[in-house]
Amino acid sequence: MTRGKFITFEGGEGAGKTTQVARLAERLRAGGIETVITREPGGTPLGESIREVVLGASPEPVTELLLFAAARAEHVAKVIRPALKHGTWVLCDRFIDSTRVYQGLLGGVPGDLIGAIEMHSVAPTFPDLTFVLDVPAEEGLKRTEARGALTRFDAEHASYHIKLRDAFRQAAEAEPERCVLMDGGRTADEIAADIWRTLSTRFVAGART
Ligand code: T5A
Repeated sequence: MTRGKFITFEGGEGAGKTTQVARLAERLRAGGIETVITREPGGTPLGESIREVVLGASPEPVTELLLFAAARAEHVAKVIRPALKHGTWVLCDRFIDSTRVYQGLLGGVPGDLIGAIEMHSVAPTFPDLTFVLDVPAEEGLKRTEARGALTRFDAEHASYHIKLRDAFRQAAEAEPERCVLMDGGRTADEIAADIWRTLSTRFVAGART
């Protein structure tokens, strides 16, 4: 059986990740491709419990790292890896790049510690492709405020969101083979079309198998 593809969506608050995950899943399923939608933190009962704890409290960056990593280890082993093995495509709303950015580049946790934990919680199941949705900080904030129910990350100051955007751009540039930086300031339809074009070039046209 051919392994499924593992696609992750990353970006700052209100970048439009959840919207694009749903759009892509709809399109893949319409084309007969079995697709699972999942998210981080979360994705398993334990992961969802960790999500409640970590989004509700304000732990130290290294505590956050360990909590997100615990949720991720369960998620990869119990949901992502089995689905891929079964030939199912997995679309995940946030994954390793969120940790590298929030806990690493912004939280100050050393990259070698993050990398070592990835080797035990994720490897060899790294994403085949990652869309990093890039929106100006004020646009992302406007969208999350309009949606309501802000998390403690959403509620940070504007200067934090500017740094967040820069950090995601930096993370994307560090792995240009895997990460595609997308202009997320366009309409949802335009972004969905661009994502589909990119995906088709990578996987369907055989540029990457
Ligand atoms: N975190 C997570 C870490 O610190 N480390 C980690 O390792 C991980 C995995 C998760 C928090 O946890 C942190 C990062 C996060 O702060 P969350 O609730 O999952 O919290 O937060 P987000 O992932 O940021 O979810 P959001 O819902 O805030 O943002 P999305 O998913 O990017 O945006 P979406 O699609 O829900 O859209 C937001 C609003 O904008 C509209 C939508 O309709 C919606 O109302 N919208 C658009 N409007 C105009 N144009 C477009 N193109 C639009 N696309 C969507």
